[in-house]
Amino acid sequence: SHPLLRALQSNQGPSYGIWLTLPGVFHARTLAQASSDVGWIVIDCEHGVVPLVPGAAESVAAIKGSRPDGGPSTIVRIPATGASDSTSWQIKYALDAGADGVLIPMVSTAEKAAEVVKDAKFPPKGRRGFGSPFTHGVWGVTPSEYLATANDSTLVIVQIETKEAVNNLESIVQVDGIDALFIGPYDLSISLGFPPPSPNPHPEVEKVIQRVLQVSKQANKKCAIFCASGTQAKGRAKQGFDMINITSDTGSIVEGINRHLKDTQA
Ligand code: 3PY
Repeated sequence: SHPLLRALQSNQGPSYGIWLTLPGVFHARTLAQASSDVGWIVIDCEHGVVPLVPGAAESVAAIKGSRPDGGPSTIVRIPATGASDSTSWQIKYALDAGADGVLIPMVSTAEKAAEVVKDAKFPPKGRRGFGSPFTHGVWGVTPSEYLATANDSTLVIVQIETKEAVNNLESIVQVDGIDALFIGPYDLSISLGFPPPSPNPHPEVEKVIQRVLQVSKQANKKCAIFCASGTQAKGRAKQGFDMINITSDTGSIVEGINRHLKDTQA
């Protein structure tokens, strides 16, 4: 088990997480030393500069080894979007790295959602292959324990961030094995023909966001969203989101420096 899985299963309020965009084991380890109230870290191999191979594996191992309690859950955002055939091997690589879950950008049809579930699960649920010499060690279990528990422990989270996904929402949400629908407000905005959030989304985009939340809840699926600040995240928590990003590594570094400079000059 891991913090994000426990939070999603307990239904007791949202789980807060952070976005890792920079490579390196010491960087990953530093983020993992934030408050234990941080439930998860997305290792962003899509828009971040963490290479999937071997960067995601190094970052996952660094986070998992960072604290006696195993640290926050590790979710790898793979670089390939739902429009690509490369999602299959990338999901395998991310999970073989010992990640607790995968985040797949731009999943816009129920067919693709069902495909990514198959890639993430061992038979009989799916078609994931078994054989990494490292995965079980990252989890601190034996290979057979990993095989027995991975299907129920690893999370498959798809990003709803295209007009096509919104049109197919009712069918995507029904796909068995999808644990959460993750709204990407920036891509969703531009796909719908609106400017990106600054800081809040355009009211028309906000309507769509609320619909995704509602449809997810009705289908008993978790709904997640990216926020760039604690203030935004607090608002999303009140609305009932289950999984909320609060900041990114780069954003927090720059904000922290600027705050200290401001204090110095005050
Ligand atoms: C988006 O908003 O498009 C995301 O994917 C999260 O940064």
